[in-house]
Amino acid sequence: MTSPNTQSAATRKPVLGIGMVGYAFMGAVHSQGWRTAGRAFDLPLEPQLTAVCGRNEQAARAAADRLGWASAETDWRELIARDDIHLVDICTPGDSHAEIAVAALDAGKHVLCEKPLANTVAEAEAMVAAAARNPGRIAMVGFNYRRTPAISLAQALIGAGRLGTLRHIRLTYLQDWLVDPDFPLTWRLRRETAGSGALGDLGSHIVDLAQFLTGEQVIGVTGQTETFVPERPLTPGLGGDRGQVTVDDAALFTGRFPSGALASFEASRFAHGRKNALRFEVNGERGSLAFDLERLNELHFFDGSAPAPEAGFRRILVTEPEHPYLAGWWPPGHGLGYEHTFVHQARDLVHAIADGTQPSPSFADGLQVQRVLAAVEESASKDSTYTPVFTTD
Ligand code: SOE
Repeated sequence: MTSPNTQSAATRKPVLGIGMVGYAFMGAVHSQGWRTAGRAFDLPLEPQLTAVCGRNEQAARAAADRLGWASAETDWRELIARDDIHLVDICTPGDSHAEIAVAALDAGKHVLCEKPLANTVAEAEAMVAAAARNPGRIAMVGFNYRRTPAISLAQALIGAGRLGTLRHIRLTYLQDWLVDPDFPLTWRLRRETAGSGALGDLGSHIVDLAQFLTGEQVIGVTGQTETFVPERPLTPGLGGDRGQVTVDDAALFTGRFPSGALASFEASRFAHGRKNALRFEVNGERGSLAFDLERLNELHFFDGSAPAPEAGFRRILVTEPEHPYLAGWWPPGHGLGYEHTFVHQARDLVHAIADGTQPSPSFADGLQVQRVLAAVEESASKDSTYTPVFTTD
């Protein structure tokens, strides 16, 4: 057993033992992040993939072998009890986030929790309270896209005032994996496991980004949600029983910031041809910025002070060592991808743990996003926020 002070034989750095709960898609990219962070960046602690946890022993062991974890557990409570685990990384569906995170923090572990922070505002509040009563522990929510170099650069440019006072931010996050009405009823399509649908899964990312980019919190919303396919097969393949989809397939909403800036958001799993299309445009009094995750090494900047004949959106290739995170990677001009955002997340979290500083996005940031999502659902459920258009029929 390693204790928190154990040094790595290879690097002579103190070891940070990671215990990850869940090993599906998010578990795989988090594993990649933990495996790579200490190789790409000079970290103060050495992250070690100590144990992965899943209910099925055989599957958990297979995941450990496949993803590079030293051991497997089948009960997250036992994982948390191990003294060679210093950080618990939660990659499970939303219905177990609060219980695991609160127990881990109270057991003295640092926590990284996948987004959205929880399924309800009450659960997210309990998680923030657990973080607050364990101030020596670090708690972070995994809004990984903040750590896309071009998005990080956009935030820095806005923060430095390059756009002046902000007027608009419009964000869309579009995917198409539900267009087939026979796609099965997975946990993501049930409220009791996922909390909400496209709203929480995709909408949470763009709400977080809107708040990260502007440095402001959304203070009011109006929203609409829709479930286009209300029943889906219980098991993959055609035929058989169908069960009810109890979450939204798409969510559209507007938001306001204290500064007066207006925001619009669209999240959908029904946008045929859009695979992982997270896009935003920010318009300020002095210029604009535009980003598309499907071209994630580029940021487009319109500088309103340029002379009229040469004004236009300029493409910044965010691949240079002067750009956020890039100094740790390849020679200039060689781009990065989706998985690097998780490496950067791991890197920043390790620094926060070593420095004893709360990282961003914190659990409090995750709670704020949860409050916005809840307000959108409330707005969407009220007829009073929906004004029918006048008709002569
Ligand atoms: C949904 O398809 C999903 O996997 C989200 O859950 C992730 O947060 C997003 O990064 C990619 O899309």
